[in-house]
Amino acid sequence: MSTDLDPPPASAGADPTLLPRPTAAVAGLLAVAAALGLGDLVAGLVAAPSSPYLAVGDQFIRLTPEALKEFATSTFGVHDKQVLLAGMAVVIAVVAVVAGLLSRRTPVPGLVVVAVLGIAGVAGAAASPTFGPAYLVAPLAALAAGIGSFALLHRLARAAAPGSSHADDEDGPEEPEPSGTVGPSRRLFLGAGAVLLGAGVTGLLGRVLAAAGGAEASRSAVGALPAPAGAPKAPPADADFAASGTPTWLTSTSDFYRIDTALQVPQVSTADYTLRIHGMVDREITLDYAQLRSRALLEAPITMTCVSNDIGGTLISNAVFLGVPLRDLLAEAGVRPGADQIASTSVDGFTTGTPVAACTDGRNAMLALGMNGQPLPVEHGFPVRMVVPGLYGFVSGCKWITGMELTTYGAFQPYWQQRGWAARAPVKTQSRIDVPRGDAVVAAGQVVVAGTAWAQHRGVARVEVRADGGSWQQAELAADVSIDTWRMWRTVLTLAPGRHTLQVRASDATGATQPEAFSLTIPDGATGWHTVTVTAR
Ligand SMILES: Nc1nc2c(c(=O)[nH]1)N[C@H]1C(S)=C(S)[C@@H](COP(=O)(O)O)O[C@H]1N2
Ligand SMILES: [Mo]
Repeated sequence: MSTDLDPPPASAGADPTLLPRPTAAVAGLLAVAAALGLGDLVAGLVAAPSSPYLAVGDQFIRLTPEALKEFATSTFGVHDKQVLLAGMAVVIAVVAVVAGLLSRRTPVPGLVVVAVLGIAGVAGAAASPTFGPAYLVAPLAALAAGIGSFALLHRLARAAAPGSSHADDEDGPEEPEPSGTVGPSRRLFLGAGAVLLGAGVTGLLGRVLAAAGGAEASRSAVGALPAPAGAPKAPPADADFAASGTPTWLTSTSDFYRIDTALQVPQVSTADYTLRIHGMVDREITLDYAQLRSRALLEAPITMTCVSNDIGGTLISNAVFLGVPLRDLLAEAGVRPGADQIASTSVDGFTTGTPVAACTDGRNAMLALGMNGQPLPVEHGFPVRMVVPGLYGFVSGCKWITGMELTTYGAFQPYWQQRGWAARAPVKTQSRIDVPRGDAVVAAGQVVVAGTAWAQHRGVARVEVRADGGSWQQAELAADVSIDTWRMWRTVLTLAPGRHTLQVRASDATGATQPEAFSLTIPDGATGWHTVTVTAR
């Protein structure tokens, strides 16, 4: 038997000592699939966040140069993780096929490639900032599964190869097998099927286990969180112009943007949770979840923004957070003179650095337990995260927070600051046109222009809009709920038929107007006026 892919025969017929290319390639793919499947199952069984596949992705995130990461978030936004995982899947599949094709004669080259892939998984797990020995179990099992299934499939394929003395004639009618034995081709087919089924079943079981053993069960058990001191205010009905196309003032939890470095969302149960406040303090404090939730709580709407939000971008959302005021905890611990930075650590090793002053100056800085009336969602930091109005998330929003060390800016550099981002990063005054969308075609005449503006902890005082570089026209502002939340605006412009450039700028309550000059998101947030081009007909 020969395939179209075989090299031109030197003499007559294909080289009978080589496996057919498709068989060799499929053996490589199946072996790697088996490795990944078993890896996920074992990761689920040992409840360590060490799916070898995701561990490699996590290391990739940690090691990628800043420019590439910037490109990924600005190009793919909140989908950057899916893009990374899909890219990894393609690379791994190509390597697996190559492993198979290298092994048409002997299994050794393919085994070496499969082993290298497996070792990459082990290395990924070993390099985790929260590494423990349990992390190695899944990648080592995956390594063994990859090597074992590749060796097995290769042996079966050799036996079934046309040059083999055992090969049966696939073109002719099935010869009757002596009872109790199975022909080599049939054996290869059964072996490949078993490996494929095994990969699928173990991978699926691994997912089920990961979901069941996760923090979602603990979150459901939290029940209703205590009411905050003081009557919680319902969000006012006139805080947005949603009918005109602005976002709703309150972002639903499912629409709230999500940004973090975690491919494997940290799974923390309230039973395991402790928070330690230490470093430059008079009294070190350790609190568990029950102690945190039984303290006096505060509830406040806060608009969070990511420093990676581009001009006109959507990495901004507004929710009502419920939590323990940081000023109370810090007063209890007693901040020593000279401490100016709080170094917060997440269970996954991520760190943030927050100015002490922003947590003690009276603003609603908190360790949040709740969001929009529910316990914090797992992907937003369950059971506890920090939220500080007026600061970008990377210097204030530590999710899955377990430690707060009082320190100095000189003594500690957090995760993003090690990668070139600013140490101090108050949110810059910004505004965005939501309606009409860029490149929209609108009816000429009276055109509704609407959007949002933010200047957290200073408050938005004025929003102005203009067309084609003409004079600025002041927009109508929605209800002023809090200086810590965004503010929706709308106005009507008169547009003649043709192309038009629309621009917006906001001023905060200190009187400062957002600058026109464009700057990148790195190191401390983008500047520039959001500009959209529309056509009036
Ligand atoms: N543990 C952890 N916390 C984190 C991050 C992270 O990568 N890991 N990212 C920060 C950044 S950059 C932002 S903008 C906010 C986003 O919070 P959200 O995902 O709840 O919107 O979380 C912050 N807290
Ligand atoms: Mo961010």
